[in-house]
Amino acid sequence: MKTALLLIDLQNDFCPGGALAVAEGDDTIAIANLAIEVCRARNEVIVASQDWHPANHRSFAVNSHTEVGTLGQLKGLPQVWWPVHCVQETYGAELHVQLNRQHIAAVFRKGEDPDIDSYSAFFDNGHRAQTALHRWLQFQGITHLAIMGLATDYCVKYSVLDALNLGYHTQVIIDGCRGVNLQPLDSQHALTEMQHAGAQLVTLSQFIQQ
Ligand code: VGL
Ligand code: ZN
Repeated sequence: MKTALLLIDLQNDFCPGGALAVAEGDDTIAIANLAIEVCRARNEVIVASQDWHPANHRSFAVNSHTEVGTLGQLKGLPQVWWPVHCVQETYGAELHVQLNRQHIAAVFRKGEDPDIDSYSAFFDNGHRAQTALHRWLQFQGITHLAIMGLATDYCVKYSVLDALNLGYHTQVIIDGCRGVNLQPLDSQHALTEMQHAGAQLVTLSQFIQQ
């Protein structure tokens, strides 16, 4: 077995003060830095995803003439309309300043096609196009993933479900995740869904001790 740590969307816009701020989103950064240290010590690979939208992305409510936080359709898929966030080359799209980026081997960008959203670090929401992540992990011989980051109920959830479908043994470091929670229980439901799909839910301290 060979393990990689996959850090999902630890970007300024998902942290307090950002355009799509997740409550306590920045609390994940210290957890990520500890997980990075542990993985380094074990010679495990560390990778990250980065939400990376063009300014004309149609998931932005303003570009689809809709209200933020409401539900519609994009390319025939259900779509939550988001505030403008993680626009390419802006501060909001950068990985969090306190994140120890030094040991991140590769960053996989997603959400670049303006006509479809892309929550998962592997595929767009229609499973039409994929990022280079799966091929990269395969090339490295990775069989096991530990996943954490933002947001539990969107990008973490869909990355975990895709990882499981692609055959990775998948752990979710739960204290390293925070959710949007448009509905108060969304993150809790998302974690249950990941667990039912076969993910192992662990705390950082369990991850460290294994
Ligand atoms: C995300 C909503 C829109 C996420 C990205 O990273 O969870 N959520 N874009
Ligand atoms: Zn996005």
